[in-house]
Amino acid sequence: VFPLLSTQHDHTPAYTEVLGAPQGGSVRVRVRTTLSVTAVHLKFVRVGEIESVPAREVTPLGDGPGRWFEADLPLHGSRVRYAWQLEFLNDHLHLTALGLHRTRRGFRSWFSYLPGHTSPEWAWQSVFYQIFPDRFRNGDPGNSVQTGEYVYGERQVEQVPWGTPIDAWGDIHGHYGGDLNGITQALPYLTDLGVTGLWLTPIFVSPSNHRYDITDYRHVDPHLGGDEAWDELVRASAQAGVRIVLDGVFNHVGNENALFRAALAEDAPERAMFTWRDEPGKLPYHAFFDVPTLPKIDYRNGAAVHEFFSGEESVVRHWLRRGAAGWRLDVAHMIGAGGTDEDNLPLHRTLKRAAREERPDAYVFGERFYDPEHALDGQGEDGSMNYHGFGLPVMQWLARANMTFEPSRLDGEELVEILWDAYHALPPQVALSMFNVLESHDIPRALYRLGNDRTRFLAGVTLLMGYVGVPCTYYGSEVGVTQSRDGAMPWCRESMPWDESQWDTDLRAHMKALIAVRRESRALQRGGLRFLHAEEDAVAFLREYTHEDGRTERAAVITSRRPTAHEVTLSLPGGEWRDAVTGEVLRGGHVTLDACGGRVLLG
Ligand code: ARE
Repeated sequence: VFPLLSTQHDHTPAYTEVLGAPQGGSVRVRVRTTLSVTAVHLKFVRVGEIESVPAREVTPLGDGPGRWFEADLPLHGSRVRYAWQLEFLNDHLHLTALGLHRTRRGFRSWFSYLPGHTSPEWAWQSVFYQIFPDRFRNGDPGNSVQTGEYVYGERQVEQVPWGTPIDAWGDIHGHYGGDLNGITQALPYLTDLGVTGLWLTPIFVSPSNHRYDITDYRHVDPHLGGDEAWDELVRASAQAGVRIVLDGVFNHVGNENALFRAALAEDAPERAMFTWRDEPGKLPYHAFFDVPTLPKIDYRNGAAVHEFFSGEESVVRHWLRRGAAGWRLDVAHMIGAGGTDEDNLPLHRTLKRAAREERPDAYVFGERFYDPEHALDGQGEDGSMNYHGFGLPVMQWLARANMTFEPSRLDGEELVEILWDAYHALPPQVALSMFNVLESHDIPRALYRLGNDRTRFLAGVTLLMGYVGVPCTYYGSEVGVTQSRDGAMPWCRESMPWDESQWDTDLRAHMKALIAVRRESRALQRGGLRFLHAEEDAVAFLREYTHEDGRTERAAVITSRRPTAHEVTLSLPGGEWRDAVTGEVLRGGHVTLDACGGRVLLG
């Protein structure tokens, strides 16, 4: 937790002229201080030496308090670390990302600048909504899977009536009939909620209801309405201001995929696209978690790289050409050419390069449950799904500790430490591009993990809409869809109720208000992060964005995990603050407020 500072610097325009300026050049950086300094220096590391340049005092930006100093930071490395040194008559202080200190602190606590990487900034302004297509809406019953239509594995597929509790369908053979036509029909519903981005789990021709076992990457599953339904969805969503990110299943194909079928012949050239083994009792090939239907692709093979990523007609390029706005990379940490995580990075860069050639603002992020730092150097993925640095710890703090998914519980101080550690590990434009989720189709629904307590769920949604990174909600949560039993998939994949009498309309109204705040606040979309407060049951942080002209937009996010009133006292920067949901106005300084259910204050 950081005290309010007399001295300020962050990645926003008043303090950092531009993000991602080219390596080899320099970037203008500024600092503002109300302390009586005699001089200011900018310190940075160059080839193992700490260098220091004097900063010049400049006309203050805006009419806020303090003096402004600026300097040019040379961008000689791939990630440049820097700090400010403030001189006084008989003393000095350092400003790092951790605040003001007597000593210079370790380089890991310094600010960092990532040259040469531009982000798809539209994503920072977006609010995403995740759809598992089979379960969202059946827009055309004429294209639904018929019971007995085909056999997958040992079993026939079956048509499941919409609304059947998932308990009756605990596996991958039951299709509820959701399709892309249904998503197109639901666009007014989604835009009314405030959604501007969709992440669809896989939509290509596949036999299971989850479609991660892809038979044909170049066509949309006819049961989802086929390619025509895709084109119609792209057209209608563009009109509605909604962008669509697709799920890229590039670690494995489905076992009915033509490449894999061909590869089964001993002398086929396709054989080299997969990895084979000869161990008693094991599959003859490597597969995702040894699931026979998901044979692993071997990217040591050039033809595989060409087919999926780099080729003129690659899968990555094909769907960006056809209207997708980006890719979520399924099991990104597994997609590889053998060897270590680092060995696989060139492959991820190849993928990203192809995507950006096709669509310069394509948003590419990986599914990574744990530490993604090594993969986020800007050359590969723009960000990653933020399970480790947001969703998992936040839910560990909010949820009860007696479910399979909640073996332990964090308190507020521990939560803040974990969040800060993950945030600070990343350069600013990468941190802003992280894809934040509280839940997904792979983990239990958040509402369920919170004992179906709407108030605590809203506390989580407040954090989601307030935190650094791109927020994504999971279909149905806004109307109170939960699950019937403990555990992850498939229990979190209930069909969306369209009968409004089954909706929690108050919950939806509150989520809609939080989404609206996120969409109107630049501080929430692009601001820096400082934690203001942490106690066992409450946390608070500040997001700030200072414009070129020195004007600062602020948002303060205060959340409690208690289900009933919880008075929290903390210090906010001075001035007037407005509760973004209730409209209540309060003055900065020491404030006491009820943090139950989460609050967002704009200042
Ligand atoms: C299906 C059944 C399962 C059954 C399994 C094996 O639903 O109950 O155990 O088959 O027969 C897709 C489908 C799944 C399907 C799976 C295999 O969506 O329904 O399971 O294929 O057929 C880990 C990985 C993470 C991965 C999850 C599933 O780290 O990357 O496991 N997520 C992606 C997708 C999935 C998809 C696949 C991978 C495969 O998002 O939807 O599965 O393409 C903890 C662990 C994590 C674990 C996480 C979630 O946090 O620490 O390691 O993630 O839980 O389980």
